[in-house]
Amino acid sequence: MLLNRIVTVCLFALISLSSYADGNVIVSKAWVKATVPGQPVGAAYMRLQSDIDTKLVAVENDASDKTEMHSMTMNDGVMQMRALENIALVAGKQTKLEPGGLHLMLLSLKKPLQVGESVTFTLHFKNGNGSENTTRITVPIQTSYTE
Ligand SMILES: [Cu+2]
Repeated sequence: MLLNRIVTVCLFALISLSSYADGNVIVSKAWVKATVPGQPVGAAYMRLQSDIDTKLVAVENDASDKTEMHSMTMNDGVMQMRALENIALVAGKQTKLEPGGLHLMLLSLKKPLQVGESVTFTLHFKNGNGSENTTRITVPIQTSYTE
């Protein structure tokens, strides 16, 4: 009985250990904002969480030629967007990309972003321990975020 329990505990520790240090990034609540006709750029939002310190260093998508990481801040009553070199993720902490804040900017759209369609993103991460990760996600196009 006791031995059984020890084995179970060890197994559990092994499982949680192996799922811990792999540097996988969990992407949740991702959506791309639908564009209006003639709009040349789009924006994508999501939540990112990693089990180790990492940085989002590059992004590609299949709906536009270029993807930039942007921040949005209010300066003297004017909203300003700034291109970022990377977005740092702290281990175990969720980073929100949301309207009015951090976002992915889709530059030079190949076609309008229409509700019901989706955009595939490739996210490149450079981890604090020197390793690299790539995550590919397919994200729905919506007019706003819905649970
Ligand atoms: Cu932007």
